[in-house]
Amino acid sequence: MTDLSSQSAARARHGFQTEDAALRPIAARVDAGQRLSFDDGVALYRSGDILAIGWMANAVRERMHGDTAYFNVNRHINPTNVCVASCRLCAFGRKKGQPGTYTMALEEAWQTAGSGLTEAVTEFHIVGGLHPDLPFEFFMDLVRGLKLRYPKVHIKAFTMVEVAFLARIGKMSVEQALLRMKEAGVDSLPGGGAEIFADRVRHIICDHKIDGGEWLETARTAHRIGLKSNATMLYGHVENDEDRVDHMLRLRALQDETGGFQTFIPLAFHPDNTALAHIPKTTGMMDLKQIAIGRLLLDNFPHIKSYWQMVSPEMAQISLRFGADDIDGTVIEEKIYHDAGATTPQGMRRADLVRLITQAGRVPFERDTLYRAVTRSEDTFTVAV
Ligand code: V47
Repeated sequence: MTDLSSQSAARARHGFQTEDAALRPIAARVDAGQRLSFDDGVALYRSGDILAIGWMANAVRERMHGDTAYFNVNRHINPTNVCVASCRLCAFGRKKGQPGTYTMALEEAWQTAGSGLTEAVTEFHIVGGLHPDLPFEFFMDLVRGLKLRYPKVHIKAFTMVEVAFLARIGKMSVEQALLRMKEAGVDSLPGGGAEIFADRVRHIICDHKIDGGEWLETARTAHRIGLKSNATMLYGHVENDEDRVDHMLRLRALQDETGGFQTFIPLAFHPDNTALAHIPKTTGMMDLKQIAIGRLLLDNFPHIKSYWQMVSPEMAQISLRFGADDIDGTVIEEKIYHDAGATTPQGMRRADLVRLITQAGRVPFERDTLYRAVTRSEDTFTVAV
């Protein structure tokens, strides 16, 4: 490990090399710690020099985190797949009454949550469909029941899309809904539902969801009342380079204002079983570029996550040298991408994550959802506060 770390330092001293003239001024700005522009973002996407782009992103990542690579021990809970939205990008949601729908009873959800506790999970990641009939209070009971049974586990629940929908169902403002969620035990929000903010793209992939402006406004409100959140970007469908850069710069502008985002997570589109099944899967080049360009453009985001479920454990591992500092967690029982054809395992053991990180020459750091150190003994854990 020390050898690899000193190799990184040596590479940094030798400086940056590229045959792509468009990258040289960008490298100079990265080196000086200056913010990149919209045009810089587009130029990065248009370049084929993945090693040069990765070199820059890695330099920024090492400046911010040294050799540390974060992971957590988490469990996913998807309370229902009934959804009114019919997004073309999604293979998980089903209309009420269609075959294959499910909705967990509260007791079932609380029990499911406990069934992965063999490695003492520190986080429940809860997202699901927009169910037309479940009342606002169902979700508050779900969260309260989890807190009662698993008081040490951080609850990261409800995307901005679900928050806006639940506010409507509960006939209250987004701020009131978020305050009620916080009171019930929601500790932070996941980054889903952001997709691509540009209207042209949203109309094709997720026509019935809140628009980009509403997603950002919901995040702004969450941050204002003290809830941290993540932010995602779904790439590899009908968007173009400009759409991706626009998406990230809108996130960067909001982060300047609130400081409430923790992690940026690019999500590779999985087309199988969706209404966009004709679109080819993303390639390794795109997955690595996406991580690296995310790190370079989002200079005010503390963390960039390469979600192993989405891009494969192997690609997530390599991403740790292309700008990512986090590979997410054990993710017990992933459903959303598996319905869309993901072939990754539905969960990984803690020891496997540690091995992936160590063999990338990085130092594994088990974090809680707020990036505090977690120490373990047997089947329990302590969070450094
Ligand atoms: O918003 C849905 C995406 C997201 C597909 O915050 C799809 O730590 C690819 O947001 N192919 C939900 N993607 C998951 C999510 C997430 C995941 C991991 C960590 C965190 C975090 C958040 O999944 C949705 C949508 O963008 N999605 N269908 C699909 N066919």
